[in-house]
Formats: sequence, structure tokens, C-alpha cells
Amino acid sequence: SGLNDQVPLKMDLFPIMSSQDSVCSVLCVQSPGMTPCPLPSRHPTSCCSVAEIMSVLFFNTMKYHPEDPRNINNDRFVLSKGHAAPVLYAVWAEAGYLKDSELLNLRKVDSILEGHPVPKQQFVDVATGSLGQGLGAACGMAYTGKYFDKASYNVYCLLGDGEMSEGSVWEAMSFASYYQLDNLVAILDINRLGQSDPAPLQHHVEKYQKRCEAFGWNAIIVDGHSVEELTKVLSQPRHQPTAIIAKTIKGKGIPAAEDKMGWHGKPLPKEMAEGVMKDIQARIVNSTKRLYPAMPTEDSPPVSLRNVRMPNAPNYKLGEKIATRKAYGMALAKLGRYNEHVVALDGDTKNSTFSELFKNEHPERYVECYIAEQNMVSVAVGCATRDRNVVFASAFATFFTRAYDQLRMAAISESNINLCGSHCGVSIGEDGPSQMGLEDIAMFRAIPTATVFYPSDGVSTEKAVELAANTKGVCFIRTSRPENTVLYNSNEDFHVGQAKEISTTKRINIRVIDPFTIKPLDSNTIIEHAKATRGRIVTVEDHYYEGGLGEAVCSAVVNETGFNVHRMAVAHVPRSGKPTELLKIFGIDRDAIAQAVRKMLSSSANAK
Ligand SMILES: Cc1ncc(C[n+]2csc(CCOP(=O)(O)OP(=O)(O)O)c2C)c(N)n1
Ligand SMILES: *[C@@H]1O[C@H](CO)[C@@H](O)[C@H](O)[C@H]1NC(C)=O
Ligand SMILES: *[C@@H]1O[C@H](CO)[C@@H](O)[C@H](O)[C@H]1NC(C)=O
Ligand SMILES: *[C@@H]1O[C@H](CO)[C@@H](O)[C@H](O)[C@H]1NC(C)=O
Repeated sequence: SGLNDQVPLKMDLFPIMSSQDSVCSVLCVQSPGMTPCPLPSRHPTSCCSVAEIMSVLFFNTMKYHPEDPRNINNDRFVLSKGHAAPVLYAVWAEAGYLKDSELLNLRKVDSILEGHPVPKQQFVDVATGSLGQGLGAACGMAYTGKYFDKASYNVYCLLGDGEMSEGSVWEAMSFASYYQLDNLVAILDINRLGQSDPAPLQHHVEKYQKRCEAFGWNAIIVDGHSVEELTKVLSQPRHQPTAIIAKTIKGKGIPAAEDKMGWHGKPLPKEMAEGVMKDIQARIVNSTKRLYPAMPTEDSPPVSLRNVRMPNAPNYKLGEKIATRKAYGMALAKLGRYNEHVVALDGDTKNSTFSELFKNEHPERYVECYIAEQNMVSVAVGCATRDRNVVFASAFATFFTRAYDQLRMAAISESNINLCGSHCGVSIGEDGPSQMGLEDIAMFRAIPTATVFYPSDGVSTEKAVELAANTKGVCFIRTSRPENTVLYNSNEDFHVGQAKEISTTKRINIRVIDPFTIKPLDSNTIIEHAKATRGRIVTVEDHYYEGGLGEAVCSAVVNETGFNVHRMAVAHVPRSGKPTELLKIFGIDRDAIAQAVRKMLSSSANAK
């Protein structure tokens, strides 16, 4: 839509609308003589504002292998305004990767063409649909392209103006300019309207330009329906991250809906749709010429992320003292010594999380993300795409809560990222509750692809780092601030989902179990030992009651009869104080545990 006769490239750039199925997919209408679209496309007007942008990007600007969307040399594309998925599917059909007939299966339960982009589609690297997250992921890809791969691929990200209200977009804007990501282009679709209201800046493209410039970007205003202008600006050489501020009309090509409120996410009524179809078809150039995008430069290095191992055992002595947070930094630096694709990110807490130890040894593989945890998680996801890097990102455990939407989307993106949260629980002491991670186990347990490591000493922390690097999905390693005793021999073998029995007493039959991973939890070991102690279990954790270790154990033993789980955890918002004082106040110190065990023994004796 919107192409005019003066544009010299018209013939070549029209294909997005040249197939009836693509039109059907974008507009959600049934085309004459074809199987009717069984389900409506839900965002026709959001697609129409970017038809020319997508045509120019995919058939003039971007270099890629259309038959191999995930080729490591391809330019990357992120549809941050994920609800415009039908237009993405339409271009991949025009590129020949999707069958036209597949477009008619849009949103069906057995089709890969979901309502929003997901990585089961080979041409999607990161899931989008939660607005405001695409640019951060694009930053991770661009950082990887420029600094790790040192390759010539570019990264393009298409955003809506409504989503520009998300703070995470501006975190990403800062990151991109700080790291001079001149291989990154953001196209802002300024179509004036959001879902229920106009976007706050309406069509004031010069305000967007000023904001982008203030964030260190080169910002160029264009008519987003002019193929000529778009091809021109997108082919200019770049020395900075570039924002193409495209002034567009939401619903362009659907006269009754153009620039009008009330059409967001609505399929067109049949009559209107038929009229629009006719209009468009009359303007379609029935060229049989097929378009091929330019081929990329083949300069991305091959990378293998298999078998990221430590060559030797941890170097700790039994009884020695070390904080697990420090053991994390030491382990990561060691892993990086033997595996060149291990990279580390942190949000200005590197001397607390000890990721600093990695930075000291491998400065070129450390990415300071500053105090922008949402963006850090998105950048991590971006760095991990197409298996380019083994990514570890660290922060205080509690600050991952503000990136929870990004973490949830990381699971939907099938991302393999590793996160380390330090400063868990009241045991951090004097800094007080704002710095204490007390929800992190609950949060990560609820993520479907997550593995939650809670190592209890230096040896198991090093093993957790090595295992995380080789475990798919979102891995979380929970570390603590206080120094504690090394419990394990260096040659102890650890596995995901395998607990350790660390002591068994004789006089009274008590076993101490270290779960090592809270998810998956080693139910067999717990049940087996609990059977030997007549079903009596005490759980202790430096975490709130909700969603932590205690609840995980309760779920694991839910089918056992005669089991009695006594949970000990942090019951309310804590305060500042010495770690020992706080552990005592919240009833999770050594004395409290001993008391709980005695009470359990005597009450079950009484019950006899
Ligand atoms: C984080 C988030 N909040 C709300 C929504 C619901 N939503 C989907 S599209 C939309 C409007 C988007 O407006 P804009 O970014 O301008 O895109 P357009 O459709 O106008 O191109 C909203 C509010 C969402 N998907 N994600
Ligand atoms: C292209 O073909 C369609 C369907 O065959 C027809 O309806 C339309 O008029 C043609 N367009 C032009 C510009 O000739
Ligand atoms: C981190 O470094 C800063 C600046 O050197 C220092 O003030 C701070 O105390 C350090 N934090 C820790 C936990 O060591
Ligand atoms: C409990 O039993 C049900 C029914 O047999 C089973 O589906 C479920 O997986 C069991 N849960 C656990 C945690 O063992």
C-alpha cells in the first residue's frame, strides 16, 4: 500500500502485497476464490502502518539467506511491536521461506504462526509481544556482532510509538549509544495511535528526534510510507546507532480506519474488507519477477558452545571459609579461562557479586550494563541468540524482580541464559530489606524453563557455574554474602536435580540434606530420607515462606502419607542489623533449627 508511481523501485518493492494470501494475512479478510481466513488477524492497522518499512527492510536493505533465516551471517531483525506479527509472516512468505498457504493458518493451534512472534519460527530469535523489550535484545545482538563476533551483520529493530513509553526502551537507547553500536538501527513507527488512546507525543516526530539525539543516537525523520525515502536513509553509512523516525498512518490503505481511534486489534468487517482487498488488488503489480535479498558477508566465526567445562576440580579445602558470591566470581573467571565464548554482564554490582574477578581476567568479554537490570536481562538474551555466547549476568538477587517480565519472555524465547543473584536473604545484614533477595526462589521457580541452583559452599558453587553453562533454559544461581564453611571435597560430583545428604547422626536419627538445586528438586532423595525419619521434615531457608524451598518440598511430598513438613523461613519484611541478629529474629538460625527439631521429636513422641 502507499506506493506511488514516482518511486523507481516500485516494481521491486511491491511484493509484500503481491500475494493474495499475504493480503489476507495482514488484513484478516477472505480473498475471493480462496479458502476463507478461518481466524481473523487481530492487528491489521498496526501492520498497515509498516508495510513499506517491512518491504524496504526485507527486499532492499537487509542481507540474509531467505532459505536459512538463522544463518549466523544474516542481518538480524527484531519485531519489537510483536502484535504486528502478520506483516512479519507476510514478508517471510514473500521471501519464499513460508508457504503462502501456511499464512491461512495464522493463530491456529497446530500452526507455527502464533499471535505474536515466537522462536519456533526460525526467523524469530526472541519472542516479542510484551512491549518495550525488543530493543534491549537487539542491543545484545549488536554488541555481539560488533565486539564478540566482529562480523559485518547489522541489527534492525522495529518499534511502535506506543511502546516508546516503556522505560526499558530508554535503558536500551542509553546502552546502544554508550557502546557505539553503529550496527544497530531502530525504526520507530510513529503512527500516532496506541491501543486505547493516542501515544503521548502524537505525530510530533521532532520530539522523538530530540529525545533520540539526547540519548546519543543519530535520528532521521522520514515519511514512513515513502519507499524512496526509506531506501535512501537505510542505505546511508552509519557511525552511531541510528533511529529512523518514520511518520506513518495507522491503518494506511484502509480508508475508514486510517489514523482513526477504535481500530486497534480489530479485524475488519466483511464488507469493508472486501472493498479494501479490491483496492489493493487493483494496485498490485502482477509481476512474475521474484525478489531476492542481497546475500550477507560470510564473516561470522563458527562457534561451538558444547561441553563448556572446567579442566580441573575446585581448589578448596574442607573447612575453609568462603562466601558463595565470591566462589561464583572465581568460578566464572576460571570457566572463562578455558572457554573463550563465556561472557559476563553485570549491573554496576561487580564488586559485590564478584563478577569483577571475571572482568579482571577477561575485560574484553565483560559487559557493564550499568543500573538497568531490565535491559541487562534483554541484552543477555540478545547475546545468547544463535548460540553465539555462553552468557552469565549477575546482580543482587532482589533486583532481578524488576526484570521479571524480561525473564518470563526469556523462557518464551527459549533463551539459554545464566543469571547469578547475590545478597540473598536477611543474612546480608546491615544494608536492610531493600537489598535482600527474599522472593527470588519463588520468582525463578515459576519460570517454566528455569533451573534454580542454591549452592551452599565454594565447591558446589563452582559446580553450579559449570553445570549452568551446560544446561538449557534460564539458569539461576543464588549466592550469599557471608563467608561459610566449605562442606564438600573438591572431587565431589554434582548434578542438576541431585541432592546431597551431608550428615547423618546416630543417637537421634537426623539427616541433613542439601538440595543443591531447588528446581528441579530431588524428591526421591528427600522422600527416601524422610521415610527413614518417620516422615518428619524441617525446611530452613533465608527467603520468604511463599514459593521457596519449604513450598517446593511440600509439593514434592504431597502424595506421601504420614509426612509432616515444618517450614522455617522469613515471615515478614525484615530490617537492618547484624546477620546473626537477623537470623535469630527471623527464627532461621542454628538455635531455632535445633529447637524446631526437638519440638518435632517430642510432639511425635507424645502423639504415640
Ligand atoms: C507491556 C505491554 N503492555 C501492554 C500491551 C497491550 N498492547 C498491545 S499493542 C498495544 C498498543 C501498542 O501501540 P504502538 O506501540 O503504538 O503500536 P501500534 O499498534 O500503534 O503500531 C498495547 C497497549 C502489551 N502487549 N505489552
Ligand atoms: C493483478 O491481478 C489481479 C488478480 O488477477 C487483478 O485483480 C488486478 O487487477 C491486477 N492488477 C493490475 C494492476 O493489473
Ligand atoms: C565497591 O567499590 C566501591 C568503589 O571502590 C566501594 O566504595 C565499595 O565499598 C565496594 N563494594 C564492595 C562490596 O566491596
Ligand atoms: C501425585 O500423584 C498424582 C496422581 O497419581 C500424580 O499425577 C502426581 O504426579 C504425583 N505428584 C508427585 C509430586 O509425586
